[in-house]
Amino acid sequence: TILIIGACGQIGTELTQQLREKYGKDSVIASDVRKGSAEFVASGPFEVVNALDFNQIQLIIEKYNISDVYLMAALLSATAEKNPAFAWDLNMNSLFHVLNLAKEGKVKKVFWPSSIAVFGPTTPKEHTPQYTVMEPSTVYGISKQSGERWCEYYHTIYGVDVRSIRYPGLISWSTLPGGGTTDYAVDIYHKALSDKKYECFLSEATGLPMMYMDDAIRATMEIMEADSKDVKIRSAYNLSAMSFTPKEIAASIKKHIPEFEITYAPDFRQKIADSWPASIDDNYARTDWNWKPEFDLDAMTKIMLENLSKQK
Ligand code: VAH
Repeated sequence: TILIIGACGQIGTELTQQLREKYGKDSVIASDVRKGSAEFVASGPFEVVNALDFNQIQLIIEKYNISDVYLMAALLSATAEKNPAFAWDLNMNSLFHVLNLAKEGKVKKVFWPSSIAVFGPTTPKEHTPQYTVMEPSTVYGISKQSGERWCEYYHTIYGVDVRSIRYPGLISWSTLPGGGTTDYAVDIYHKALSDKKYECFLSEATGLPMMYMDDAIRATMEIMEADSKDVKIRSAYNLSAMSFTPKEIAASIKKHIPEFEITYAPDFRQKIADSWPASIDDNYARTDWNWKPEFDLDAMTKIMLENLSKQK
């Protein structure tokens, strides 16, 4: 049985749904620090779990005989800059709880999300390699880099089967933007439909690595289903699908909404974005467990606008 901690978050919401489609809804226990929407809670087994409460997590693992844990609870980059101490506490101690339960043999397999935020201003910006200088300058990035070190340590020293991916910016229509610097690329679609204009908090030429959520969920399931011996990297894998700038995503939207206008008003998040790579080399994921992206910018724009229009 699978437990998702942080099931109401941006990735957690879709991950819960797609894992349930694959394994059956009663094989996937969703949990979050607060109850999600009524229909989410009604869609399958749900438990209120605080990712910082070791005993709560242990109880749920024993109650449902959990074998795999996906730990998706964290504060994202922009929010973490406003709450450094809590962000470090939540992002790190939740990981230690799950890694320790796995070390004690109470959990068989762990998935933990890393991010391109582990790279910093001194990292090569284009086609950032798997192995390179990593001096993250954000609270979130520091927590992800440290988390990667601990995942690799628990695998090497205690044999814990933990697997991780450095997600690029993720774009989806099923949840609202949640404190990520890359979330301008989610908000822009909502605003294009509601206002036909968007004031972007990043400058027009800010290129960032991005991915449509369905690709990210498929990658997550593929790395977790891969044979353990094929998952050679136990810190976290670089993963890539596309890179684009606010100007390019606006042009993609204009193909559907010709009167759409974008303006630019960079704020504190510009500095965060400038510290990250513009594009990522994910050759190890492609070699080790056959990763291949399926969605490009125009395919994503079409799906985003179609699904968001239905929601309005
Ligand atoms: C954020 N969406 O913006 C997350 C992600 C690479 C970006 O880590 O914080």
